[in-house]
Amino acid sequence: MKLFYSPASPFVRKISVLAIELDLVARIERIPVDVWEPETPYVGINPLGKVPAFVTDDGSVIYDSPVICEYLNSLAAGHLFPAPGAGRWTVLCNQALADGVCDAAVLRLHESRRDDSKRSDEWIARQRGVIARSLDLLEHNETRLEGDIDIGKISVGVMLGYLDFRFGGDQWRNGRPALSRWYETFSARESMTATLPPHLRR
Ligand SMILES: N[C@@H](CCC(=O)N[C@@H](CS)C(=O)NCC(=O)O)C(=O)O
Repeated sequence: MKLFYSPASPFVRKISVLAIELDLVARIERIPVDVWEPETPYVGINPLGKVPAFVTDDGSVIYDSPVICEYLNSLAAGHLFPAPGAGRWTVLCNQALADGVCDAAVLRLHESRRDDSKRSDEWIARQRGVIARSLDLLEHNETRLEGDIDIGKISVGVMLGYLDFRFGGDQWRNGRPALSRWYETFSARESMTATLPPHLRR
């Protein structure tokens, strides 16, 4: 099986954490891609031009990260995606929320890197709003993150790690003691420490 990746992507890290939790790492070959290279042949694999994309042993190509994660969980007969029922919607919604924050963080990053004449402060403020509201929701609904590890918690853990990586100056922990405590415990897992963005490793 092949995983097309770029090292800083939080969506790729989500898969890396899940693969460690499911003991699948040795079965996955990792292939680096530069999605920003104009002539990249990678768009022939994923027409969206985004990482991650995944190729199964029978040659099927799958994306995006939620689909790849659910595929790997089913392959390993794992329990990171709950069976149909009420609990499943909370877990999938946590994943959607965390992925949405990562989308907003990536948009904010790219906008902040544009020339002064092209950068939109309104667009950056809009993305900051998405991030702040979502973290506040998690802070005030502690039960969403209670219980055993699942894909929702992996997604939230990776998302908070991405905010530390790209926007450490925001100090998201300020005013969010419950979420901070949860992250301190979750980020100590081996799957999280082994997949930290390089400059945050001790
Ligand atoms: N919904 C996608 C998001 C993937 C994504 O946005 N990846 C970024 C890297 S972090 C990317 O490849 N961006 C390239 C682009 O937007 O053209 C997923 O969950 O896999």
